[in-house]
Amino acid sequence: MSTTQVARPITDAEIDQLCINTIRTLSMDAVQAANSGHPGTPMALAPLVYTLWNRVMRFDPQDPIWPNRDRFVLSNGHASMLLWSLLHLTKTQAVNADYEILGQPSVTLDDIRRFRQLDSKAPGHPEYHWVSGVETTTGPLGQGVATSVGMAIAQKWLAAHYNRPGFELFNYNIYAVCGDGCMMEGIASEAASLAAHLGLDNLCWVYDNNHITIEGNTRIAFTEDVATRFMGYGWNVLRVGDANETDRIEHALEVFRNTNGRPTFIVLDSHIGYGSPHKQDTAAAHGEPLGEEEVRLCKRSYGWPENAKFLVPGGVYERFASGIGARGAEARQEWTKLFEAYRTAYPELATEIDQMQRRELPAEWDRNLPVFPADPKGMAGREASGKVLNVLAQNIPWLLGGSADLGPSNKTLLTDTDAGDFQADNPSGRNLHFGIRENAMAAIVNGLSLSKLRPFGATFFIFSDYARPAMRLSALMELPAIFIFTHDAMGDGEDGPTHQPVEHLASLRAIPGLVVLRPADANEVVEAYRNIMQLRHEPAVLTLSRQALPTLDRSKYAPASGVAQGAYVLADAPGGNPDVILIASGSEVSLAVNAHETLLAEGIGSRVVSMPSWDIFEHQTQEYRDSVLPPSVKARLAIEQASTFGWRQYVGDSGRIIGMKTFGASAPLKELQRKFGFEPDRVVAVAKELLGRA
Ligand SMILES: Cc1ncc(C[n+]2csc(CCOP(=O)(O)OP(=O)(O)O)c2C)c(N)n1
Ligand SMILES: [Mg+2]
Repeated sequence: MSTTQVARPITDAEIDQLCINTIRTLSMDAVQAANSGHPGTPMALAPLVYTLWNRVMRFDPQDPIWPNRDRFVLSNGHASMLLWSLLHLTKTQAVNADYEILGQPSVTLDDIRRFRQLDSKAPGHPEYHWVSGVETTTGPLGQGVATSVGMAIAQKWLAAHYNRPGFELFNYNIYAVCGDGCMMEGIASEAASLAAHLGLDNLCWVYDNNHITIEGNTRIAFTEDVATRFMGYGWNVLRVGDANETDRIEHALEVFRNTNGRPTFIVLDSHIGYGSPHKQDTAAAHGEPLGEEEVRLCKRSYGWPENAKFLVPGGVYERFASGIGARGAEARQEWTKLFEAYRTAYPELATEIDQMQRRELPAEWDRNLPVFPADPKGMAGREASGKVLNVLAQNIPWLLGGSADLGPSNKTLLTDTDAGDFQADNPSGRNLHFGIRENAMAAIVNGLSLSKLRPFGATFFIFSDYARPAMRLSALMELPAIFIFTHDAMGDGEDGPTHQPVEHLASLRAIPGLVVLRPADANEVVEAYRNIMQLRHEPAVLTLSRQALPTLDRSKYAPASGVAQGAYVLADAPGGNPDVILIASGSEVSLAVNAHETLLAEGIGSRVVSMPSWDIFEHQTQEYRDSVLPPSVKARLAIEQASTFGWRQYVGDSGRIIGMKTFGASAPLKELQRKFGFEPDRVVAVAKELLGRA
């Protein structure tokens, strides 16, 4: 064997092996060059991803956003070099945020040489939006597989809604690769349980059963029978006993494609760091460079030139071009023709698909949105939300979602006659029943959004903690997902501190790019939705009250359209020259208005600022922000039934905050309001203290 050249492949099997070893060596070289990363799993799984991509998947590298492509999710995102190798070797094209194909590769060999370096298109983990061809961001283990369930639901829904006899527009499959880490994470269990319940036979997970995680062999922490567990969920469970046997892998994938009524789980026995004489089957191959000498020894065992780096031998690009390249291009071209005929036969449906794919809203999407009359008794935020959501669902056919078993309480059920429940036997349903699985719900919402539907997920605000990891990814991926959280403060008094959010607003406001809205009355709820629906690249959180809030008299106070600026002057001092500013959100706005009226009657010029969204307010001009919160007015009081954390930025050093510094308590709401100081008299008293008039 020469040390500068690869042996010329002759048979098909040899060319396949050459491609597989290219993925392996690119991965090793990239990790070595970066001096960080995960070489072992790419070395082990190269035969799997090669087989899946080059022999099975319908994916056109020339158009990586073609709607009917098969989806590939690398849930063990640390093995990212698998994906960078594939995207490079298939010459997958880059696409910009306007869905235009840029005529340049998504991942170049230079990107791979600069693996994990600033601005490289081969970052540490797969990042949607940063690298074309990445279907979802992965890295936090478990998220990818859970998200894949959302993608599978979306495919079923799209097929049920848009396929017509002779027009099978949507028939793609979803493949996810995962490891021991994903299998240990609870979110995967939630998602797997739901996937089987829903009979998602378009979904295939391949489990890299290598018995190795960071701390060593899985015998130290993970000894369950994973295959039996998945049989228990109701999956079709297959096993491939050797990750190098590409024919068996291909056969298992074929069994998957012929399986109806349930998802498929393939247990793939592999050897982490395959081919490494000193590190194979050890945790040392997981997350650190192999070392120059070990890399040479690995290459020798593959029959690879020992000193060549980032080598793509002749024939490799061509092999991918004639495999996935040719199959994908043909499938996409056929689909495009089919879609053109569909457009003639079903122009309205075709327009919907176009709009959905570009994240646009249909014409008149906001028609019939309610306007709520002034009413001192008012309406609960969740109640108003339910009404608005049902109107929007009529106007936007691809708006769908549900709750983690709290639908009747979150008021998120779509009750128009044709909405229906999404179930295995009714995949066109728009009411999703996530069950009590908030973790998976949020990831599934991401999967739906990645599939270009407009999804929402709901639960009590307190349980947003269980959804937060996936919500962080919604923001990172810039997905316009919608999270509806009711019971947003102490409104469910008697349930007590386990059910009363305190730090949640602060915590979600801290997530970059996540738009958090806490509307003050029914009309602010309408405006909040108006704003949220127009977002294309940001997720939104809507926090809503359980209890009725007065519907403010908008002929007396400023219109609710001010929500669009994040904060606005709701009620003002005579002449617009306030002595003191009361800033509040949600249920505390009417409290501030009450106090304001008392202060006015006592000759104190107060201003009420309704501040449903910090994030939106921060995006306004300095001029606007100063007009709402004039720098000269130092007497400022913030009132919010939540952690005081962060409010100092708006009230300043000399301001005051009526908020929470402890957990809540179990008692009727009225008593809690008294105990924690959310009463008009207290607000008035603190405002006077600020003005030295106590
Ligand atoms: C939620 C989460 N927890 C912890 C980690 C850190 N981490 C990255 S890889 C890994 C071990 C994963 O083991 P396995 O999935 O078996 O991967 P393998 O080593 O077999 O490739 C851990 C703990 C993570 N990425 N995500
Ligand atoms: Mg493992």
